[in-house]
Amino acid sequence: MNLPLNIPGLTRPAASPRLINLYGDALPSRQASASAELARGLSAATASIAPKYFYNALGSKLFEAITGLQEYYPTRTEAGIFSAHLADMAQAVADAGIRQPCLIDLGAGNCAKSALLIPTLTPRQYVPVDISVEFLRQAAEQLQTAFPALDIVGVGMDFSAHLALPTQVQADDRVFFYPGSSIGNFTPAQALAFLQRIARADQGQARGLLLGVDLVKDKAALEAAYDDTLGVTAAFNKNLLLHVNELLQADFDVRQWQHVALFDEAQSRIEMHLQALSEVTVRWPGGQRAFTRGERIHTENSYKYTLESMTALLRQAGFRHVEHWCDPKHWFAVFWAAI
Ligand code: AVJ
Repeated sequence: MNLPLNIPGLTRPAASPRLINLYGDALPSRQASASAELARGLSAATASIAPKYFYNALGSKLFEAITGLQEYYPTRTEAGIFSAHLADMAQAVADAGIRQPCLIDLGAGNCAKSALLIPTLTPRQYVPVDISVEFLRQAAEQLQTAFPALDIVGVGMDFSAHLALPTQVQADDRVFFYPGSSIGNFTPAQALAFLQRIARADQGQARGLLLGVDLVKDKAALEAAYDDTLGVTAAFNKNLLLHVNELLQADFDVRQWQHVALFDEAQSRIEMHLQALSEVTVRWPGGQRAFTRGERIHTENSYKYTLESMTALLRQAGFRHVEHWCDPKHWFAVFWAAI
């Protein structure tokens, strides 16, 4: 609680969000585990870098720019679903017996999506969670200005690893919000495990989940969304190498790499890669990797679901009530799943 100031001539300062950083970029243990994970990925037969490393400060800004691209339909399509069905969503939360929701926003980024929901859902507490801690701090401060009375507890953490939230987060009436189809970064098996963790009493303790899901559609529309004409997605992909240079003290030269995005229909996923434009050896303290011309580093999977496949996955994870809302073209869906 902020105490009101009674000093004449001074106005009461706006409440500021609490921020709990469990990620600790600066911790030596964190740096060591990131370095080990990155070195392992780069040394594997098919080199890979986990997509969570896209999101340094610049990466979060580049992703924000992607969401404004004409080709990148998910963000605006999802926003359209929210604005068309917000009242239905609030009703579904109430129908599940959730009276004082604690809205837990996984991968909150700029908190823009929650800003749309908050006036109708009227959560008692809002908990934006993100791995990009500095970006999160600024976003939480801005959101606090828009909603001065809202209790905001920002949490900096890598929720792909675990979901045990700090004790400052309300234990009851937890509604998880996982928009944008970020669930697509997991394989279906990992997605199932993640959904189960959200529901578990010793982890997420969810009563319900609002989940944004990108749907299968024609290949050309999918590939354009991940290979835009301005090259913003290419910059987002290549910025990963700059982040790895920072984390691993590697010597990637982004000019030697080309952005590749393709839809694999058999696996129902967009794959992003960085492809070596020529033979290149990348070095870091304690290791190196030689790449032949045309060899790729796998940087992201973005799985696309059908209404049926996601409904089945949510049920399998233990959610008993599952419903969804779509845009008219059925390009994107928002699911409500209650325990
Ligand atoms: C944030 C994981 C949902 O998969 O569409 C956008 C990331 N990558 N363009 C997605 C992304 C390239 C995005 N997610």
